[in-house]
Amino acid sequence: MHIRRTSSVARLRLSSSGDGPLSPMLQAARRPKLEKLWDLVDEYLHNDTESIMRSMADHFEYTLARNKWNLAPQSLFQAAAYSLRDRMIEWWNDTQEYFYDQDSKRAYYMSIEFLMGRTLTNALISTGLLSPYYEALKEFGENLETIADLEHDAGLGSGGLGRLAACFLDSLATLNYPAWGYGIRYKYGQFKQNIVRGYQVETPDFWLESGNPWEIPRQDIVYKVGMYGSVQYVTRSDGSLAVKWEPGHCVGAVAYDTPIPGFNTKNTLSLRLWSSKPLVDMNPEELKADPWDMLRQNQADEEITSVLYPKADSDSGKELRLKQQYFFSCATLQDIIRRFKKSNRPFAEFPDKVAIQLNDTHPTVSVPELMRILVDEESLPWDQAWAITTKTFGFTNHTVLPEALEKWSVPMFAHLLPRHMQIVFEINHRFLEEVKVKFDCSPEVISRLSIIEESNPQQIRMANLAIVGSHTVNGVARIHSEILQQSVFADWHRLWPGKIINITNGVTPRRWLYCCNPTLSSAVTKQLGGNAWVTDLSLLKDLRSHITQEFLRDVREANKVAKERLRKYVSKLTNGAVDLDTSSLFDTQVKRIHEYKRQLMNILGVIHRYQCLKALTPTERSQQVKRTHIFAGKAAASYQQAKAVIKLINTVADVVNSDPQTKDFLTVVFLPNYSVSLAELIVPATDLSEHISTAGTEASGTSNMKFAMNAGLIIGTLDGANVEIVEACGQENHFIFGATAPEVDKLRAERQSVAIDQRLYNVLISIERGDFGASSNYRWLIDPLWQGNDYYCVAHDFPLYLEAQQCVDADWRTPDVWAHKTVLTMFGMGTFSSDHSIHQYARNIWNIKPARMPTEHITTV
Ligand code: 26V
Repeated sequence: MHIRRTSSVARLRLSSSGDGPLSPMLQAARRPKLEKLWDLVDEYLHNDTESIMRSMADHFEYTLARNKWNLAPQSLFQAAAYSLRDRMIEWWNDTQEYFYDQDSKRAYYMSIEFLMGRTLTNALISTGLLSPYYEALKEFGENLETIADLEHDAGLGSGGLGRLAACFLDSLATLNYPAWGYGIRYKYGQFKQNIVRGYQVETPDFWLESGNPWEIPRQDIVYKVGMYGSVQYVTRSDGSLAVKWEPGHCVGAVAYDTPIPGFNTKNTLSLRLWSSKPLVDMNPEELKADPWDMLRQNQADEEITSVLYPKADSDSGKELRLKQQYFFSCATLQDIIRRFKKSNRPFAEFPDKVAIQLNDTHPTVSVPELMRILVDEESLPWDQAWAITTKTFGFTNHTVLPEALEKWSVPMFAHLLPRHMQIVFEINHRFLEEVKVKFDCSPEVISRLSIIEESNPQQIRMANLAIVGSHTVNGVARIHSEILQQSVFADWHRLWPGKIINITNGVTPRRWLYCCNPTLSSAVTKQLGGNAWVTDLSLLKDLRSHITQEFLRDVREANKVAKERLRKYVSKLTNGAVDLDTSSLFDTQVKRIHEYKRQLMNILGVIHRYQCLKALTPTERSQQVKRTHIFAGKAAASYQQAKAVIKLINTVADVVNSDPQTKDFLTVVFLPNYSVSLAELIVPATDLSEHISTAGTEASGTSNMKFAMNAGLIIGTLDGANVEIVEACGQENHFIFGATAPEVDKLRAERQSVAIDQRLYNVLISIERGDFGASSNYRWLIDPLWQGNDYYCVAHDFPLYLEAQQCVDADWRTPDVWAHKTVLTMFGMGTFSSDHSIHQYARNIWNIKPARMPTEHITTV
């Protein structure tokens, strides 16, 4: 027999507690006949261990339909997740109602990627429910950590851009900003990486296989998204001419909401992801067609949101990518406008209530879409619509790599979105006219500024469209924003000085310190006499001036604990074949594999170290610094050079780890399938992390911040956020080397081929000789170096890199020096919290204010 909840805490609704007028929604909901329903809904769930056990058991039995005969460990995770979701839904509903009643301006963060990772532990910590859940699971005879490990990462992103979006959501919720995240609910996230005989092999990541307990499918929230078709001209009743797009085909966009809890606040935001579905009754013509054709069409509609970054090597692949972008932009704008319209304001006030951030160019089709809605559907004059649009959007650029600056061919765009194509041409025409009149630009400058590239076929430059359509453009680290101003977007900077600003990235200290490194966190809390630092990381700087022996000891201890955790993971992964020496220096490079990030230089350096060790006598060898070199990261499936680097790292690992002369001094591991949860394991265990991109190529980097926050030192170039990190933490505490960005420009301009250093020569010859398997595997990597065709300056920086590594060894030999550097680093990281970045976005771009729900009425334990 089940005992039902017997007592509940009355849930005093905000609006009925004198906090403002009742919202119309609430008034409607307060109809007398439903009074009893509201009484029940108004109760909060209890959060004592007993009640949580009850909730979990209910979900186990009723939601999952499990019983004692078909218990899967996964189902306990799911039951825990569902029961926690229930609690977050209560707060989420209250938060939305509160924002509504406060009439808050909201920020909407549109991103094609959200790399959320796992949710359970973070959400428990944010909601303050870790302890009752820990106890509840213990009562069931289970361990929270074991259960949390069963959660599949939500890998709806490929790297920094998506992880940044996830960190920003955490900060927005924690800082009580009224905001939403909007993106795509892919059925398959970033591919799973397997390593087979040293090669990367990709398999699909069906992350929804055992369901996603965090999301709330909103079958009631479905928008129609049109595509193809034609543009019609109709006469309005007043005689004016209106333009109307008649889409040739429509699909449905269904909302899936994931609650985003804030830390130490009841404010709970939402990440709304769209999933595509066929809309048969919206396409009456198709109803008459052959049923099999219709079935195929339905499947194609469902496939719009199937995969993250569909292969773009064919026209249909490219069209699918654009379709995804339009699909989520169109649904998001409808949702935002629906919410705006509830306040019965004129559209002129839209930018007073709505700020939309374009996370890179992927959602930029939102600019012509908003124009279409305002002009064609809401009948606003063009100029007014344009003023509203440009006051609404902000645009963040995340890369200067030319190949990543998106362009769409005009014929393809015009076929899929004929009305939007007209609007883009019109935007461009008016913009260029204005430029010609107001500024004395040369034809070359005009052609560079143009949204349309006059190639064959013509191309739409999405970055140009995003700049024209936004009021503010930002780079993501100081050096990156300077490069945007002085080089990539220099024409724009001259045209509109002040429009391109900088907001340096940050990472959430909740996930990247408090949750992933509990031992170090406890030490900081002890030192500061409380955990206020978790939401105000700037408090760390107060500790810089009096570093205690006790804290130094605590940091070493935390590092040891984390290394041991990683050792166990690697041992399990390799069936005991690799047993990391936790007394060795853990040197880590984990990130996407890309030529500009120069994992190649790192592994060439490891080969050099190996050669040096081999040349020593056993006694000399035993005096060397013991090192473990850790690599992880995925290469894009079609990126040959990056895949060759993975093969080289794995082969070097095989050779080095099995060489009896060196294996006690040097270990190399490539950890497959890099993900957020793997990063959470690696970051706290790292002594030295590598951020060694060719200067001027890495926009910011955010893992550099994660490592430094966890008291790890950096070997790196003066690139991206490294520049600001070492400025804040002391350059003397890090190992900075290599050509600076202006020097790289000069090297490239002069096209001087750099003489190959003897040590590099020896390494390359060893690879040529086949010491690491057939050298043909590495042609992509080695030949350009021999030929002096070294765009990423590996040959130039290699000797400097080796010197920097020698400095690392020297410091490691003096543990006190090393320990001081780690602590000074950690305490210098106060401004690299994503909270700091979000405050700047809120103030300098979005003009939104925090709206913290009063919580006196919530007493649930
Ligand atoms: C571009 C493309 C182009 C074609 C195919 C797929 C694809 C996927 C993503 C992108 C844009 C990548 C931009 C990106 O991830 N940038 C990273 O953003 C981080 C957050 O700002 C920053 O820390 C990294 O330095 C930057 O590389």
